[in-house]
Amino acid sequence: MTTPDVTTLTPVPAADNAARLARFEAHVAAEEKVEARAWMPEAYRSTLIRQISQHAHSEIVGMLPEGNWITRAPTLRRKAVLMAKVQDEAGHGLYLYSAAETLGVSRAELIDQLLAGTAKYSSIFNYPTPTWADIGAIGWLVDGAAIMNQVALCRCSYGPYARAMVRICREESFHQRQGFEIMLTLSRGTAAQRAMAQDALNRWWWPSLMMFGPSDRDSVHSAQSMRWKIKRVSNDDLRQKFVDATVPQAQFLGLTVPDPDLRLDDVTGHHHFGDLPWHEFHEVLKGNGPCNRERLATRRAAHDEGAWVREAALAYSRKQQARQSRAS
Ligand code: BYC
Repeated sequence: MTTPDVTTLTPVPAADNAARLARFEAHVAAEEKVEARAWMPEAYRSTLIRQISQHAHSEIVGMLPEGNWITRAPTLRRKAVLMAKVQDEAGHGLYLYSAAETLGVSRAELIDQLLAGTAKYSSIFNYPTPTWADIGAIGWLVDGAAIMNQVALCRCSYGPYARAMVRICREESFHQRQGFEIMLTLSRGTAAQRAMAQDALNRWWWPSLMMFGPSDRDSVHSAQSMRWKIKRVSNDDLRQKFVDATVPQAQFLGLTVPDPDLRLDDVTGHHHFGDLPWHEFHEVLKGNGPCNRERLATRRAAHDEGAWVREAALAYSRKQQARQSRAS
């Protein structure tokens, strides 16, 4: 059942917390969705607010590296496609902030946390996009990694998040293909274009693998999130699936994955790959990546410059309400 199960999850006497928790756990174990008005443990709610808001921030900050290229896209067709893609990312951010709001937190509060630098967003968006091939690499690798993670999240136990993911995944698959098509055009182009594509792969490969988070051994939230079916597949398993899917694509492009330890294991059928640069991952998370400061400064400026739009929208809404109450 995927509709709100208010009857089984409506409040019972406060003293009966253990029973309430047991009913919640059974509901989740039965693969039934948890809906916004249902009772849920505080830790379930706060984990979802944390993950969904980080995800929403990633979409919004993620507009910046590609947005950089809208004015410099090499053709009108590429410009139109890139504008549509970046606009889609804004839409994803909005669905996700709305999903977070169903858990009792406001979008303004979440955005304040992002701008104050106290909220995380995906490490990947702290890397620069110096060439056009970076736009291809982002679509191919970054959106490709995002889909791998988000397809699993379509089965998340929290209904509003799972449903937002279904729509987002449809759009992400178009994003991934447009990125691959840019890489294909470059890798079939001149020697300089091929070199540009290879250089982008060299710079985006490891950061893309880091998108899946710390190894399962070091992942602090995984055990509980898997039990509550918020996460359905572990960080390492998703990373492996991504490598297995992407290495043949790199081969098709005639590009070399920058990992001397990469090899196909004939026994397991999976690609063995080298250790990730975890030190770099932790530095980026601490705010010391190549573009962390620039990204936050850009978001803060956009927020300040947009203040008049928010004020105008509120004034308009107040005017409409006053008109309606006068008429009634
Ligand atoms: N970057 O215990 P763990 C897109 C944090 S955007 C930064 O494994 P969890 C797109 C983690 O948050 C799509 N932080 O955590 C947009 C936690 O920190 P806190 C982005 C990371 O939550 C525009 C700590 O490390 N996708 O597609 O169980 C243009 C411990 O980790 C990262 C999502 O947001 C990271 N890479 O699992 C183009 C997916 N990894 O909160 C494309 C939704 C870990 O304790 N999120 N951390 O301070 C998830 O699926 C999960 O939150 C994660 C981490 C798999 C990322």
